[in-house]
Amino acid sequence: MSDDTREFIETLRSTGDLLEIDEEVSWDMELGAISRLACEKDGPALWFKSIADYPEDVSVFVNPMATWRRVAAAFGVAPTSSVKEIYQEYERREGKLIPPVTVDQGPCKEVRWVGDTLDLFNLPAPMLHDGDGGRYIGTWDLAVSRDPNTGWVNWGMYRFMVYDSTHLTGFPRPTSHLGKVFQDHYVTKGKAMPLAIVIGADPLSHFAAAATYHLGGDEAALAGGLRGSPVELIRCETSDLLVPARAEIVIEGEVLPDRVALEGPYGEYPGYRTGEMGNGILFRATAFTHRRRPILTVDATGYKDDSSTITAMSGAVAIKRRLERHGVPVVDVYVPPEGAVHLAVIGVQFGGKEIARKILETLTSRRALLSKIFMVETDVDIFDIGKVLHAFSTKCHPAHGVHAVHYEGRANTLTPCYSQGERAAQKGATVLFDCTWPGEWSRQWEVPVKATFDSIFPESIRQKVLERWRGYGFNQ
Ligand SMILES: Cc1cc2nc3c(=O)[nH]c(=O)nc-3n(C[C@H](O)[C@H](O)[C@H](O)COP(=O)(O)O)c2cc1C
Ligand SMILES: [Mn+2]
Repeated sequence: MSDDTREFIETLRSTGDLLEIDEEVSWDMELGAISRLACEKDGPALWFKSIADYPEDVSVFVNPMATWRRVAAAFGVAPTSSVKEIYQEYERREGKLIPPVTVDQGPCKEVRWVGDTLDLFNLPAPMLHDGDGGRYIGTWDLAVSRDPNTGWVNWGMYRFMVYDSTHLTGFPRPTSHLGKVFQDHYVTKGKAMPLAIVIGADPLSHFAAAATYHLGGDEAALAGGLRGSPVELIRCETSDLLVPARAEIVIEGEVLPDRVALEGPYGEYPGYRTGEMGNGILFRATAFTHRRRPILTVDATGYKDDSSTITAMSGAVAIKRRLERHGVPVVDVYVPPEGAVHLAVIGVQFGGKEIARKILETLTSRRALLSKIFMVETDVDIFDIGKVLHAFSTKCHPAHGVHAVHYEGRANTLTPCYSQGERAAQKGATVLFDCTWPGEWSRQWEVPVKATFDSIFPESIRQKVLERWRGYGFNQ
């Protein structure tokens, strides 16, 4: 398991999942366009060694975990592991928490800039997409904040845009843990909130920051559990927040309670630029520390970015747990990368109207990030989107098999199909397609027999064919 970004880069080099680019590239859209195309082609992670206008001792590492091979590498399992195996590995580890340990020395302190000397333009933050509100320095990051009443520390991955040489603006959703803690415990009291933005920690710490995790949950302990060893933390220079000691870059500062500043728009994870420049939170940097030869980590946000694997997988497992708690006969949940965290495939022991309603109610009672659900039976491999599409096309009744709920005040404001009015009111809907046979149909007389090799032949014939397969002349 990698202890930092550099070890992870080495791992990816050894598995053939890294491309090092020595050619000079511009931070102004060229780097973003290369990285975007690499995602869309399921290409390797990219390490840009030479950025125009910047010295050769700063580099940029892009799309750390945007393919399943790289997720597997981060988890320390074979890169050829199937998606299902990777999900199972995550499920096995996510319940075992290992709290972090504190150290008093760490490479993230090798170079320090405090107060007037600091200039955030010293880092080659890219202009990732055309039309972005500015250059984004925080994409593959980990923001550390604390609830002043309980001492609960939250880690989250939230985007941050460079506003000027000492200020950043950001867009933590009001429902995110950072957004909530800031609103409830700092804005109301008129106090500035200490915040540390960590860039380039070990990959599973970033995974934990981006994971769907409960309010009050300790993502640092989650990261330790996923890694199988504690994360080493070190104190900030200008606050008592703790940050991963082996991180590439740490930007320390505070979010001002009485100011807003323009932020966005941005080419978002659903794969669209939606909305206009709006009011974001304003962060004032008080210190900036980094390793020698710092590596800025970046997510080239958009179709099939890092969220399509990591946010999707942690979201799927969280959905499975919630459905289990609510008595749904759920077997497995898959949130496919192509669905941009808007679509879930839910495998159930049995479906029907009642189960459909229960799933919709459970998954939309709080915030509703997903809006499309395929409910399938155990005869379908939910990790095989082709098979899911076959079940949807053939088993979902176009009138009785479609169930929807409507809601207001908790829809996903980034869902591209919603109008500006719906977004403002957080108004939306979730639709479930029941791709299971009706429970009242006789399994013997009414349920059609699937005309596939596994289903429509007697065991004796299947066995004979399989035994003689190569003999017929097939080579696999
Ligand atoms: C690359 C990337 C960027 C993200 N940017 C944001 C963001 O700007 N605002 C936000 O609310 N969530 C963002 N998310 C999603 C959050 O990381 C995710 O919801 C996480 O669970 C938040 O942590 P929390 O539950 O502690 O608030 C992003 C995720 C990824 C993978
Ligand atoms: Mn959290």
